[in-house]
Amino acid sequence: MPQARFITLEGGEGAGKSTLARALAQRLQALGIAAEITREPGGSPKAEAIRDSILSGQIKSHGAFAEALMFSAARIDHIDTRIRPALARGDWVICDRFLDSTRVYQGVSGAVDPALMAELETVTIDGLMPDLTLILDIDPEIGLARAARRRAPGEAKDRFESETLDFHRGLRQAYLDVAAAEPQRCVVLDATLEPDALAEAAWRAVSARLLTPQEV
Ligand code: Z5A
Repeated sequence: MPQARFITLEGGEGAGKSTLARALAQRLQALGIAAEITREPGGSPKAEAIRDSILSGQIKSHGAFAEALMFSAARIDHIDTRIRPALARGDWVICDRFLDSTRVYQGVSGAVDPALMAELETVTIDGLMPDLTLILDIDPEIGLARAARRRAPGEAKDRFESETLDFHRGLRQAYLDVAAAEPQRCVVLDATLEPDALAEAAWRAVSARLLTPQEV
């Protein structure tokens, strides 16, 4: 059985991360590999509680570094109570957003000191780097329109959906910069592809990077 692997999915709002997570888990399960889907912020009861307070916008007025601390507090619990135990059991973990979201949303867009962000990341993840990060690249106008279509009538936009188009364009570029800086970990995918085609492209990256030809 292939060794347990940690895959993260990143990208802008409405890029299709949750949809892709389900498709990848199905492909792994078809090979007999147990795969657990989780998400950030959230993924454990304590982290989900922190998610609610961040996405409601309660922390925004405290500034980007305070938000980074909150996302990190949630991540520590998520890693300790969910991700590491799953990997220890031998399960693969597919996580919808992880450390790159903090780098991009709080670090780059929030203009927090990069050295401070790096120190925070080091203590938060305590060595748990993803084996593979799939970055779903999409024009934010398309991603935000998808997210808007999904919202129930009368439902308010969350903390980050409410930001300007320029903010979301900056995030897109910041993700591409992360991918360029860490090509050994990151693969950029065209998130305008239809869900099946996107899943196929993602699977090619997973099998090429994390599985041997005998395991596929
Ligand atoms: N955040 C942060 O600032 N710092 C951090 O450290 C972390 C997070 C961890 C979490 O929001 C917010 O927190 C996020 C970053 C910030 N804010 N933003 N923006 P969230 O979890 O509520 O939202 P999200 O992560 O952006 O996910 P999402 O909006 O649910 O989008 P998604 O998972 O990428 O997409 P989806 O749910 O799979 O699909 C969205 C819609 O598009 C849906 O109707 C699908 O049917 C459709 N779809 C999906 N794939 C396709 C394709 N391929 N083609 C066409 N249509 C598609």
